[in-house]
Amino acid sequence: MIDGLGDDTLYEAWLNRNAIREEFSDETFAFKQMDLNSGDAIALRIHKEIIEWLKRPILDDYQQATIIFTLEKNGLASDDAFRLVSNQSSMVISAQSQSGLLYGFYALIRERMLGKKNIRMVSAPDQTLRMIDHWDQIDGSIERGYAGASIFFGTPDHLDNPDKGDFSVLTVQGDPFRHDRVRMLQYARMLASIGINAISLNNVNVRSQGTDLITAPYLDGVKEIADIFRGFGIKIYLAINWESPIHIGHLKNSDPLDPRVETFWKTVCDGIYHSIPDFGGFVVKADSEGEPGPYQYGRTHAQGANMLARAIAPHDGLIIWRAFVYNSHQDWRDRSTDRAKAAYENFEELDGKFDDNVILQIKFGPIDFQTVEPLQPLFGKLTHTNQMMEFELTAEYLGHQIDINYAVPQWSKMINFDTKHSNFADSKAGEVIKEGSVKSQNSGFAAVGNVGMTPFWTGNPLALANLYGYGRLCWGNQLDSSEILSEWIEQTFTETKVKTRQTIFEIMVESNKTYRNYTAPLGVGFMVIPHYHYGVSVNGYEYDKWGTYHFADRNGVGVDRTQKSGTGFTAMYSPEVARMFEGLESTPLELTLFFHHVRYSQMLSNHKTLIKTIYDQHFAGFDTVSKYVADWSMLEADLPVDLFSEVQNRLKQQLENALEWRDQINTYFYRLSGIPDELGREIYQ
Ligand code: GCW
Repeated sequence: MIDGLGDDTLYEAWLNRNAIREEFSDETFAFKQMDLNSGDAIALRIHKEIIEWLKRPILDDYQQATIIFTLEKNGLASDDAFRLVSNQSSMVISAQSQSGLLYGFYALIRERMLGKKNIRMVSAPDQTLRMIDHWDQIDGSIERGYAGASIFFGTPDHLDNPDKGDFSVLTVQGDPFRHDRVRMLQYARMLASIGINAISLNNVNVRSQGTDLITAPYLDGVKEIADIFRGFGIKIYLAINWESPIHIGHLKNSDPLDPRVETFWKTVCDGIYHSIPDFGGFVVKADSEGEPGPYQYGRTHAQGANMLARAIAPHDGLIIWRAFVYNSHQDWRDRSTDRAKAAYENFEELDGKFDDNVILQIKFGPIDFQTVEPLQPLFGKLTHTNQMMEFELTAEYLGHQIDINYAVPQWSKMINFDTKHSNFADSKAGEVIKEGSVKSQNSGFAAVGNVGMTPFWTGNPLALANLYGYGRLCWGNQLDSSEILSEWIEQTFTETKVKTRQTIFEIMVESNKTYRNYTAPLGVGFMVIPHYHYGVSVNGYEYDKWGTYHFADRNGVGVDRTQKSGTGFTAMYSPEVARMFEGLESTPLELTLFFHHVRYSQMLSNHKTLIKTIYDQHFAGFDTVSKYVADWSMLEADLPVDLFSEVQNRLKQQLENALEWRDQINTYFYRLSGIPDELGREIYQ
């Protein structure tokens, strides 16, 4: 039972055990020149995966086996890299470390399940740190969670306090850990199969007893999780509360330059590493959205991060310091302030000042995971700072895992955006974060997780494609998002007709664009219901302190971020990119209103006026969702009943959502501009 082989009710996502067992039913495995008794957790795990999960034998004589693992110096670029070579009688998986063998093993499964023959491949990950950050809270709730309760914390499967945008945490009496080993094991397997090698367990807004996770007795629960994930090559991290020295250590302050504070953190680290010797490190949200931080004491973020870095360095731990720092008390009257500039203004001058075990974790865009954003300009500007790019799998602004939204194309675009900073061998964003890091192994990607206790892990079963796709993108930055989607569909819907899989593909492949079409237009962002972030509210944030405005008036809409006449944000990019965003014609259409305040009658690069573009996109977005509903209904006979209806129920909500967005946005702009739709489509007065 420990290995979770007993629970047949747990959804296996893209790792369909029965189909995989059938595919491998003729195989036998062996390990060449490997000591399985070395106690290495990953070697043991591979062993168990073969015997208990695949139900295949491991032979003593490797020459008799059909699949052979070999650990050898093979000149590959990283410890995680592997080589798969087949000859007539056998397939050899070789790597220079156990983790490489593990990834080779899952890659072989994937390739075989995709029907590939004559498999030969050499593969190394593009990013070293491939991380998921959970925003799970100690009572089982999840900030921005749309898939039920936490798989790590809490007792009941349902939530007493689901996320409505307020994130209250209930006090927990006794042990807060869920101890669902079966589920954790399956999650760890899913993550390892896509190459994820780090997870942080708890919300970066560390509230209530969450602060105490770094101490006994809570560490026992963290250790249990670490023991499960270790075999899958996944290290555990915890988010910390900057004020822990006050809350836990009973000190008067948390000033990073106070020696007592430093001693406090050293003691905490010693305690953690005593129970979890390979603990990954801390994730820190400081001076952000009301969280405490070094600014309170007049210290810089480098001083704050480095103090923690020194405490954890003797244990080889990392400090992952978030760059999501901005003034959340802005005044809409002051048109010169610009939240998009915040991360750059706070961190650009600290380049080169962080210790080499500190990593700056930076959201991909300058604001906050909107449907469209340009790349955060710090990427390529920082040249002496370890960096991670942060994504959000949980669909906070992308439809709450109700609306179908395959977001991998958007992330792929960010990773492959060319920063045009000439001092890099390769100036694409995914590359500059490695080259710009002091230690390239201390760089990578992180993404906020999207799973919970719901039957299909992610609420909407189709949202699992984002988890799968994120892992695959971390590994191969250039992988094509449509191919990733096909891979996921092929492995997930193994028992369906080709036509069914095609329909699912067609619904999902452009679903990110569809969502963008019916929500806030052309990069303007944030027309959502405040705090909750699902559903339309055109002016919900317009006069708010959070600094996310669209400035619509009777002539036009959008935020002027040019140097010529606006906030000057464009100047933060390399000269070539700055020039591109400075000009209305050269700005990519989808980002038009992110960078420019544009008249409704202005002709855009698509040869339509702004107002027509807004109307067209909103009608098109809704129409596409209507088509999704019709297309999905055709799949009923070919899909498991529960999976079919989980999606169908959400599609109904998505249709209502899209309708509301379409009509409120169109009416809002019609009322302001007074310009009717040329095509005479129905826009409510
Ligand atoms: O997108 C915003 C969310 C907050 C979140 C914050 C962050 C954890 O609305 O809920 O807080 O980002 O990234 O820290």
